[in-house]
Amino acid sequence: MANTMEVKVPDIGDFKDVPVVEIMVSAGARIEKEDPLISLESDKATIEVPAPAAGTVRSIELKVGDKVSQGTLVLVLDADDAAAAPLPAVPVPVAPAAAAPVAVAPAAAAGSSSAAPAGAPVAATAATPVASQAAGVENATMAADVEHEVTATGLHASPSVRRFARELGVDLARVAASGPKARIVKEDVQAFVKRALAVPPAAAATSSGGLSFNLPPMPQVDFSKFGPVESLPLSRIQKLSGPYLHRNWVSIPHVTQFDEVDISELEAFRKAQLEALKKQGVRLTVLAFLVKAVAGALREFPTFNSSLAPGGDTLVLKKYFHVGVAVDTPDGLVVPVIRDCDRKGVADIARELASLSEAARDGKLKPSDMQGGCFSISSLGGIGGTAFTPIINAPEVAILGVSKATIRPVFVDGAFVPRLMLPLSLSYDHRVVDGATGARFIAHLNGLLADVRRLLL
Ligand code: CAO
Repeated sequence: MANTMEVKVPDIGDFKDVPVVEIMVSAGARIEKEDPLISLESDKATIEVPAPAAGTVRSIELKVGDKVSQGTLVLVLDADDAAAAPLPAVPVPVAPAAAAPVAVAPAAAAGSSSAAPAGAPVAATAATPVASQAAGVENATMAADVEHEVTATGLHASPSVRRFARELGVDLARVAASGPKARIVKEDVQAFVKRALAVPPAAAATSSGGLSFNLPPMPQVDFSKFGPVESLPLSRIQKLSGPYLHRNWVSIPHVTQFDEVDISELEAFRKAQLEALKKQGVRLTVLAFLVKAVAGALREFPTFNSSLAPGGDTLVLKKYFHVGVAVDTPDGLVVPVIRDCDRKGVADIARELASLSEAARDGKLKPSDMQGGCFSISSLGGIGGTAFTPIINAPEVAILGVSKATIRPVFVDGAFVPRLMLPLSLSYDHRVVDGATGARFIAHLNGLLADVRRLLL
């Protein structure tokens, strides 16, 4: 026979006026003994109040945001068992260390008969919240769960939500929070799992959403301990592009193929055209030739002009040749796109390159200026360096890195002669392009650049 009982906040040690951050049950719900009812959050810890007995919730007597102390009425329960025991005391959690690496030494729990376990501190990781050793928990009948909230990532989630996520193997750092004060609630974890399950395995492999790395968190170091420091916030573009760069870096199997092109003839031709084009307001750099040559190589090697379709088992081959060029701006990197490069002359490409990079540096690029690219070029040739490994700009499948051309001795017809050599670094998605095709692409590109007349064909 059901017995009506008032469920109150148990002894929560020294905590008073602690805000309710989550109510896990609703009126009419059936609950089991020790099910979490509400979650309280102080600045030091999260505390869950468990059900003292099984039964049906008759009414909830508080709301999120209410501040509670020991004895505050939580809900009225039609309990199955009249002999439901009153809740025992809840241990007082220890404030976690503020600076990471987070290390918490469990201390004796108030209201607990046994001392805290001695020994080494508990190291926190992003994926593993710092569980207080809940000293004495094992020999108490206490059902309340205490777990430190602060982790290396500063995630907010109640112990039951953390437990739920752990059971499902969900890394809370990847779950979007919908609760108050950016709290991750159970529904957020469920929504994350639903979304992950909805992604086909092959598609999952093409997106970071399907990847999970069980890696230790980055060390969080207080650098000021070693010398003077200054904090510089990332730019808006850096904040926006960082996660995409990271996704592309970890989810695409990159291979980078290097080559050197003899551009001595190209340079002679470029210099011969410089003055005449300058009068037309065109600044002809090597990059315009590269864009044109890339368009030619894309036409010859269609897999380089493709994207993996969602699902990952089909290639979408593009019949247009739009080339993106990475432009360095004071706010960060942007990649405007030059369209239909196969149909434009080198001078037109140079003109467009100049106006797009000017717009980029003035922050005047439109979103459409940066869309539709098939392949990207990242040129650091005006700055220096011999080679680098560019990151593919997904969903494109390849990118060309260009370094600084230098005059070097090259063995030609039995003698060393000075030649202008341009270093190229071609990164490609190895799921789409195999090594031989990668080498053929760069050899073809090399041929086009070594003999600019071929660009006209
Ligand atoms: N080798 C030798 N010299 C080169 C060269 C190369 N590969 N590429 C360009 N140069 C020379 C140019 O001829 C020019 O010389 P002059 O001043 O004598 O005319 C000088 O270097 C500067 O060139 P530029 O950078 O102004 O022009 P560009 O057409 O080569 O490049 C742009 C345009 C917008 C791509 C470039 O200004 C830029 O922003 N580059 C950086 C891109 C970047 O950051 N990529 C990194 C991506 S990964 O983080």
